Amino acid sequence: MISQEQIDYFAENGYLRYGRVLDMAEVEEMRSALDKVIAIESAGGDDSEVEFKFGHRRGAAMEDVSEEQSKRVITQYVNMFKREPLYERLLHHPVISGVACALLNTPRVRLWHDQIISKPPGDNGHFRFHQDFYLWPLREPRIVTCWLALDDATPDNGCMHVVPGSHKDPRFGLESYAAELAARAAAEAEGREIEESERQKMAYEPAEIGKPVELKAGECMFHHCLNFHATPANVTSRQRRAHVMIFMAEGVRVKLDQSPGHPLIPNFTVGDGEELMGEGFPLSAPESNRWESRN
Ligand SMILES: O=C(O)CCC(=O)C(=O)O
Repeated sequence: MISQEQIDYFAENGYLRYGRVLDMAEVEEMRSALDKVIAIESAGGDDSEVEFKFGHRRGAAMEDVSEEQSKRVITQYVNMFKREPLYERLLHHPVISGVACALLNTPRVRLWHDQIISKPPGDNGHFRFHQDFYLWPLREPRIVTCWLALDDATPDNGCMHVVPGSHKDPRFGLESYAAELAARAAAEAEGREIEESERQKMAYEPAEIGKPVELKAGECMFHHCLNFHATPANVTSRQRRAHVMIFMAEGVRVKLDQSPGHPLIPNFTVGDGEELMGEGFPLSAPESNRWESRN
């Protein structure tokens, strides 16, 4: 499933181009399940979970959208696993959860959240360079993302671009981030301007300074939560859909002040400083037979 060489590569570079985990029949099933969700959101949407409304237009907001575009209007949909059983099952894929456990050196992983991220043709959003960790209300950076391509992903339709080694670059680490926040707070208190940090300046860099990670539909890559990554605009007429699963090592705790407005905080049943667990954050262990149970 994963070699020591691959684990070492991830530790050194902060990402791993893993390869195939789903065959094309399975990819088609995932795409069809996504189409069902698109139909629900186009018809007005479902608010049974607080996070379902984020990242895309729905219902009346889509009146100016052509029928062709409406099939692709979901650019982000958080927690597909709560909506579609196939996506829930995928969390227990032995390779996906097994590799996540191996990379984080933990016996079991817990889902932080999953999401569809889609870059339809004609809707050329550009994810600028960022580090996921600082966007989340979580304390320990022992978190890894599995980015699974649902379409072939290439530089011209917006594949992942990573900055190898950036996850352990001290300019972008937790101490530098704390210093950046302290400097910002002091400058605000004194009413003076502050120069942007090296970390903040990364957001202006074009995706091309990163290393493109091309994938075929059904293949995946993993990235560390402190690794800088970006995806450029889709300038093709092809779709670029991806399913993103973010796994925490056991023991990762809540840190509310890191991202106090995060949309998933209303789902927390534990308090600040406690280990994040609960119904919305399922465990996944490589030895569980939840994946095989369908066949
Ligand atoms: O899929 C994309 O375009 C961006 C995804 C991303 O930034 C992530 O998975 O952390």
